[in-house]
Amino acid sequence: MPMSRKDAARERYKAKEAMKAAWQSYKEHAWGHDFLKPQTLSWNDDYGLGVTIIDALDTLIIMGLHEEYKEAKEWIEESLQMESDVSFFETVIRCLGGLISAYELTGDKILLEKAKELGDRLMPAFNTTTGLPKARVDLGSGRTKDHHWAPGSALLADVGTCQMELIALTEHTGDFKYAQAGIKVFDQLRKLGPLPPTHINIRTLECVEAMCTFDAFGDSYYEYLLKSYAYAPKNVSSADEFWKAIWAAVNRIGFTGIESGRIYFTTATKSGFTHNISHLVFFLPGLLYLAASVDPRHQEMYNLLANQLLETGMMLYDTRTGIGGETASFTIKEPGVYWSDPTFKLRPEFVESLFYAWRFTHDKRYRVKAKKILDSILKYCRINGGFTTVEDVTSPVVIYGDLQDSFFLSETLKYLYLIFCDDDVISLDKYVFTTQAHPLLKLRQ
Ligand code: DMJ
Repeated sequence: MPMSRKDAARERYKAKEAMKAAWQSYKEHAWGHDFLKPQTLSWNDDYGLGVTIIDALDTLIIMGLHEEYKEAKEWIEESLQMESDVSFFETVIRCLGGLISAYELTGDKILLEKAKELGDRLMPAFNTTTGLPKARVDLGSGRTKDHHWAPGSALLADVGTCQMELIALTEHTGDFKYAQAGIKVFDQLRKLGPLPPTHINIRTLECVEAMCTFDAFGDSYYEYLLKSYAYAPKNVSSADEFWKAIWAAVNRIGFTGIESGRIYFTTATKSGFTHNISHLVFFLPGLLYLAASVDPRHQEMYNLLANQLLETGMMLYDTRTGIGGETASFTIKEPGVYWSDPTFKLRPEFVESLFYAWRFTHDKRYRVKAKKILDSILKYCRINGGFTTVEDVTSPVVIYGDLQDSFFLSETLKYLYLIFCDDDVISLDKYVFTTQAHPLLKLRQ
């Protein structure tokens, strides 16, 4: 039986109420800071940009939370300072993307002004011999540096996940320098073949560490290879490039667990393959459903892979709490999965894939699973001070962590809401979601 309209409306309401509660708690205990720490009723200021406010903007708009949006906009107009030392990648995906998307949805000029200011302050990152952006930028002085834990290296996901936001900024300001910088990065990465290494020498483009993965350090580069094409089909990346990457990965790192029959991608390193998959990689089935619609030539293969990878995710989310952990290790000798890190960090990737699976197949199983996850989050992650991480998804005893990350508001709750909406609410015919779930209107073909 398909889910009735009334049932879908009830789930939407639950997701919206969760958003209101997460926002209210942040407002009460961490207003103007980056993230709420809901156990200790304190905050975390990794970026010094009030990240939760900016990252949550378009979710507030989409859910019709007008008062909350108004107070967020006022804070941005009056109190947002851009002086701190930040991660280029995180600032682009959470803040630049958040501001531009909210501007597109509302037409509020102040958001575009702030996006332009932020974009300008991030641009010094591109002053490198290869044009690959530096990992960190001091927004006040323009000084740049590497991650202290990866000196001299550009990380594939860090540098390959800014193209949509920069092209959007060019589109709205008419200044080509932003798009040009993003496109140059892809031009450089193209020289490294279909599966570039995750650690690249930022001066010479040589491989620093021969790691190949859809998991951390690689993930959203592949996402933007496809989405940049879906968003702005000219000059950035191509459907063929994405297909070549997927096909090479199927051959080089694809794996079927012999006993479990489950399909997943391994991570290839110099010393062999690791059979760990982290929550981050659950974005891939959703991306492959999108690929099937963007490039019908390979539809059958993309859909097949997407279905099977999603089934692996379904199995991993079949825990005592109904939510998945941070890192699973597939054991080769014995069937089954071992959670090497059983924490649930409120991450979005699995519900993101369920959202795409629902929109493209309308198989009711995906809504049923999303409802179960929403219920689990409400049951296990809700505390007095907001929503928080859970230390062990396999344990009947709930031990709470202490972080309400902004991606919970910008991504997890948004996808959990949209999966219960009609398809014309942020239609995939018109919008492409950035890696941080900020919808951007597709550019004219
Ligand atoms: C998000 O910030 C983005 O989706 C990013 O690309 C990787 N994953 C985190 C949330 O888990």
